[in-house]
Amino acid sequence: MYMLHRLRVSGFTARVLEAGGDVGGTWYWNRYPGARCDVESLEYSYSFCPEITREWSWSERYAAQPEILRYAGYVADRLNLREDIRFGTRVTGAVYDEDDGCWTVTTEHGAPLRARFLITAVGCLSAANVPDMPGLGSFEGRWHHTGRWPHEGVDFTGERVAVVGTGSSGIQLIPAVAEQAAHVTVFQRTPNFSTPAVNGPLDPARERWFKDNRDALARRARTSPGGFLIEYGERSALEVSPEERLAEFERRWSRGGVGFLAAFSDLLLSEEANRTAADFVRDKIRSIVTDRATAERLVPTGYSIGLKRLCLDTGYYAVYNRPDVTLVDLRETPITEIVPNGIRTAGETFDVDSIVFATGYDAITGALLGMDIRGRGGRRLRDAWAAGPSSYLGLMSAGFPNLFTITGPGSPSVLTNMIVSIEQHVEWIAACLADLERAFGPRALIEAEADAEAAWMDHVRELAEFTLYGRAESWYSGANIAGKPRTFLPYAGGVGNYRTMCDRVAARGYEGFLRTALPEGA
Ligand code: NA7
Repeated sequence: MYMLHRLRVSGFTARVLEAGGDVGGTWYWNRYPGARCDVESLEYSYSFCPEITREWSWSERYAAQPEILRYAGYVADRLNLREDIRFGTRVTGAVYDEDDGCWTVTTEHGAPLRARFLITAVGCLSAANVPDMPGLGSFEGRWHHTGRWPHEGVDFTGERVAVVGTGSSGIQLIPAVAEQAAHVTVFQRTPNFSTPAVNGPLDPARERWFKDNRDALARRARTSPGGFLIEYGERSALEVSPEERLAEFERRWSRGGVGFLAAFSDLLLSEEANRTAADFVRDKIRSIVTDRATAERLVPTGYSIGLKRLCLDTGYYAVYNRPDVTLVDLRETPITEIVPNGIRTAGETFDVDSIVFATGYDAITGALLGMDIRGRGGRRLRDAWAAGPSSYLGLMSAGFPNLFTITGPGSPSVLTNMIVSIEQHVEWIAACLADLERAFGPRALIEAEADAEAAWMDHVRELAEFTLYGRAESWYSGANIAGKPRTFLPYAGGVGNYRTMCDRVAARGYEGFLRTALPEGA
């Protein structure tokens, strides 16, 4: 939405192709009970438009999905965006024509489109991962994936519901479904770390302060590591006394939010430091969950906190104290098949009326590679990225001229406040296109240089290795999708550093990019 707006402001003609029936992206599709943003609503808002900042008010500290979707709709109305968006239009492929420097974009319906520039904004978590479980076709109840939730909603009243998956989506959904259902059985493969959101009505004084200082706060977020307005601890977790450390974790736990992992500077750099935070959360789980065996099943072990995305919850661990919620540990008894009446594990069969798959996404590259994109010489992006994605600044790939990826692999994306990262990419791309046209005219081409791209990917890898992220066994590194190349996908150096590097590249005449004009007559 912001890219469309910025392109229009720069005088470009742009069309947006959108698979959904309306704006909202992830908030259009993820309509499951309990769905809300992990980033505080005030911060999960556009900063580029003072009118939008002034006019829109959030009701809660963390808005729920319907309110975020209303916000997206309001922005679309305010900027008149819908007239240039074709809804219900899923892109199937895009081919670069070397003769005229144009992209031809094909969709499931309608005639292909031709464009000089192709900008993808397909989301990092939009290609749903529905596990291929034997027997699913025979199931006689209803089943849904959290990321493809029916628009009319699902009423679980009186039902026996199975939930497969305990990532962010499962952790948000399970307490909400437990309020409705007769019984919820949770099938957990790997326990996750979660900290309390501490949600509630938005404090009007905070909203006033935020709106009065929007520009300064946006600058602060843009230059921070994560794009969040949190306190980034500057001391090592290991340099303070155990009492001081505990007090700091308690303070952050009771305040709620994403700031927990920023309590100390080295929680994502040193295993020993990380263990102090992980053990704190493990003890919290044991203190909340009354049944000892259930508590131990919920305690994450064998990996560092933060290497799977830290979840925020509202009443997640406490939900297991309800008599109508059962936890099944799939490490002890894996699912063997889905049967007409429910789920069979190696231990027993659970009769259920509905199954919810909160099983995540083919993250970061799934939606991009879901399209058949072909660059120079007809080379497929899928082939170019067969061993893992390769991109310069997470923005462009050698061999794919005039193709940009917003929050692509190799950019900070999912490690940060997405709105901050999206705004940075949009503004960089818009300036890049304007500079390109000024310098090379209406037949301009821009393409990443292979050497610059290789050096960038080395840098992305170095950062992953320097931090604990290099050890991540999660969707951050493709580990949740069978056969997907293992490589840490986002840039772990922080939005502030990343922005500095992107700006420097532009200031040096787009160093590392080849900029030319298509020859006359071509
Ligand atoms: P996640 O974080 O990828 O979580 C998916 C969960 O589903 C996770 O617990 C997985 O266990 C589990 N899973 C996946 N496949 C299976 C199978 N086949 N059997 C059993 N369990 C399975 O996705 P979310 O939607 O929760 O969150 C994604 C992001 O969206 C989130 O971080 C926010 O940014 C918003 P595993 O850990 O792989 O053993």
